[in-house]
Amino acid sequence: MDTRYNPGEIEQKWQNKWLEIGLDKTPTDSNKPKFYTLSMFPYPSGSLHMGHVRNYTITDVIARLKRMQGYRVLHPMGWDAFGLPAENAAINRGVPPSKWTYQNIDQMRGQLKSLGLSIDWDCEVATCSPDYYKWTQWIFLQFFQAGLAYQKEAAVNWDPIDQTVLANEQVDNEGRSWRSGAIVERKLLRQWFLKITDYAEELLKDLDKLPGWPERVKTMQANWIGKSTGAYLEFPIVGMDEKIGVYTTRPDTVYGVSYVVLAPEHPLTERVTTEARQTEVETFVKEVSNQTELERTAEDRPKRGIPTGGKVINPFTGEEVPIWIADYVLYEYGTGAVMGVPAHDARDFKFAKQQDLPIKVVIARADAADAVLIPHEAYTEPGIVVNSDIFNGMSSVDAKVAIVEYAQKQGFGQARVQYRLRDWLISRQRYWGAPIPIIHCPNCGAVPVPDQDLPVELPENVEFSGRGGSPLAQLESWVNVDCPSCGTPGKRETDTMDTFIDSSWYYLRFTDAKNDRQVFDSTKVNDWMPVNQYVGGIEHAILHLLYSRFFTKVLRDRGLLNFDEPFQHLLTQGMVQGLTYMNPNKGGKDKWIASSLVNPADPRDPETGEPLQKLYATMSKSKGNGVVPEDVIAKYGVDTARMFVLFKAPPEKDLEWDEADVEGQFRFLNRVWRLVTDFVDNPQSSKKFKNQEPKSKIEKDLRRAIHTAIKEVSEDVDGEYQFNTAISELMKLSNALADASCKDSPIYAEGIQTLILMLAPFAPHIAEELWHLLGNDSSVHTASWLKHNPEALIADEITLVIQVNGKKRGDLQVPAQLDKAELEKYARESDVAQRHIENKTIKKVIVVPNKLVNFVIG
Ligand code: ANZ
Ligand code: ZN
Repeated sequence: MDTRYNPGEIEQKWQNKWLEIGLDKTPTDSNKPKFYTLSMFPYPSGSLHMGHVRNYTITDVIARLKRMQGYRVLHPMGWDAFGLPAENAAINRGVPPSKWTYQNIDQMRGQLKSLGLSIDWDCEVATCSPDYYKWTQWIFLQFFQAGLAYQKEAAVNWDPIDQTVLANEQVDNEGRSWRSGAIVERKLLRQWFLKITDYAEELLKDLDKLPGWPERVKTMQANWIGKSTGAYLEFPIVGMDEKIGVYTTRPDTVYGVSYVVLAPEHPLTERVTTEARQTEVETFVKEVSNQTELERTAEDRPKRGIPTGGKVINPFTGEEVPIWIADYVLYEYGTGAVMGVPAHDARDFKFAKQQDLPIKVVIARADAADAVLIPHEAYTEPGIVVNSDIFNGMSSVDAKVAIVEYAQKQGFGQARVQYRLRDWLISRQRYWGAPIPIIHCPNCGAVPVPDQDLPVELPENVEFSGRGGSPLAQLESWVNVDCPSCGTPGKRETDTMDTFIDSSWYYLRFTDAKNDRQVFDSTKVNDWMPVNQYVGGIEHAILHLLYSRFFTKVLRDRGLLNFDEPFQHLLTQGMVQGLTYMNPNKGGKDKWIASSLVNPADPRDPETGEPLQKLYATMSKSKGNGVVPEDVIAKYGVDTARMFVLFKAPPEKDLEWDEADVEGQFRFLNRVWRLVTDFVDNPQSSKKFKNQEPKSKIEKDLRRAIHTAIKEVSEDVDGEYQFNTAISELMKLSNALADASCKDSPIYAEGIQTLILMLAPFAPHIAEELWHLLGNDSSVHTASWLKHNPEALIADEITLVIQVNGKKRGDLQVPAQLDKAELEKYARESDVAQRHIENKTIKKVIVVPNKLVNFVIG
């Protein structure tokens, strides 16, 4: 037989065959337990990169493994296909967004198929397709009906030249528009929001239901939700019948308040401002309104603020304190107003020093209760309450409770929990997204588009100039429509939805992807969900995962599904890094020098001759360190590429691309190929392998190696997915088989069979080919995973190494399971030892059980 391993040929052959026999189809009726494994679906940029290959290979191994372990598996794929790049292609190159997107999808689907992934392509979804976004719109209306979708004014980035709203990413560090270069303004526009804050507490609390998630992702989510426990306190405004409510985490410091600060955009600002201060306040408010939140809260910037002339009364002391406005107080957090306590808050301290405001100490260190009167910095730790009337002498911790209780009794405050999480702004003034299915009627207000009129399709006859706002808003024939409720001429909502909405529910749709009557059948979604193993990049640790959890909970509360959390286990895979060189004397993108331009023996800048630093960094165009999957596959085949990414690093760690290691995996697969073809070609080789008892010691040893491999590989792949160590075990087994001197024995046949079966999830094509060479008719991927036989692991004999002063002098076979004293006795009596220790004084004997005995002699 032709004994050459030719990956190109066999990979194509088996991919065709698998398609023909429907190997990857999701079982519909089966009594087997379910397993749903999912990679985060890609944005169809047009070309597959190594990060994709790694991501999809991980879930593919899991899918194949779980099938062999007796599960029915759902392993789908789709496209996160709405978003800006398609629209930019339209603006810059005149290609319609849908054409551009579908071309990319076709190209990437082809690339994915060439990877031989066991994906059920019948479940494929594309979020930009009307049969998908019909349901995105329907889900939006579910939120609307539940009171969880609403409109309010919000500050957006506005490009005054192009007359359009910009995403944050489209504004550079200097606050200029990426397209027009204009200084971007902040503008208040009516925007749609989803009320994720209603679910803040559950989203936080249910992180405890996710033991299968990395701690660091849960911490990031908890910080994003940002629960804070404190108090709401009210300060009556002097000369007005109104109060300023503040949110504070330190009610224990309320006797130290020396001023109150409003966010400049607070509705009370205008009214508390005295006539004398009016012009200055207005100018300041205008200035601040053009700053981004980041600028306003940056630690290193001086806090800016001015007095309004107004005053409030501290209800605890009866004292009057001034009302200021300052940029560091954000309107969207808490009540948009804070009480300033310079003695105990670092930010207030700086501000008070700068503005010459009084600083009053009300918390003292426990060991120096009355020492500090004029502090040099804010004391922010707990301590003993001073200068606070009836609360003096209490610990600050107790005072927090006591002061809130007092305020509550007096009617000017109460305990309050606050979250940093804000409602989700989902409006985009863009074309390439799902239109928000609302019609604005002068009589009825915002009216949902009736179910039977969904989807609200994106019109195709639009112009993409990139100017003058959303192309949808400019298309009158599309915008003007009668109110579905009263028939009065109304207008369509022209905002489309944030693309994060599309990806917040796609994993649900996969369970019933072709349903044209319902968003999904509840029975199916409840059967397959939750996703047992979700795999994706850490960059989605916060938003995508939080939004998906939110959607799941809302749809549960709407009675559409019956579980609380969508993703049971989460694996955040590491990055694929490539070799690159850096010139430390250069800045910006110029500092990266592609490795193809550098002599590795003496790395120097080809332009300047300066020495370069060698390093691994995430593959990217700008660093010139990308490796194109097609090139690797053309040279070595898919199986080698898979083996390399799986072997080089555990899935959650970064992976350094290394051609030599790729070749190493290619050689390994060649060795396996040779082992099996030699076995098949050997006329004496045993065709029996089941339940054969080993007869000789050689056979016993081989059998032990086989069952050790089964045990180790099974442990490595279960739960933790340590594919790299699993592959090392496969290598050990292949070495044991290569070294075995019983190649005609049925035990050897068992070893060959085991090796192929366990290789199957990792290198599916070569395993399938070899499996068939063994004479099997059915696919190796439908075979059952193996269980080790514990008895086979027990060794009768072990090889004991004899050392003298740490140097190996020989070895001998001894019974297994001897204790230290017995091992020493065997060693002493051995010929080797006799030769070396005769007539010498033995100072010490070191025994390592089951391994060695070392005689230390004088
Ligand atoms: C008085 C005080 C005294 C405060 C003290 C702290 C220390 P977290 O933990 O993040 O919730 N704050 C409240 N609303 C704000 C807003 N809209 N913009 C800026 N700052 C605001 O922080 C709550 C604390 O941040 C509050 O407690 C308030 O300052 C400030 F010794 O009130 B504190
Ligand atoms: Zn109406």
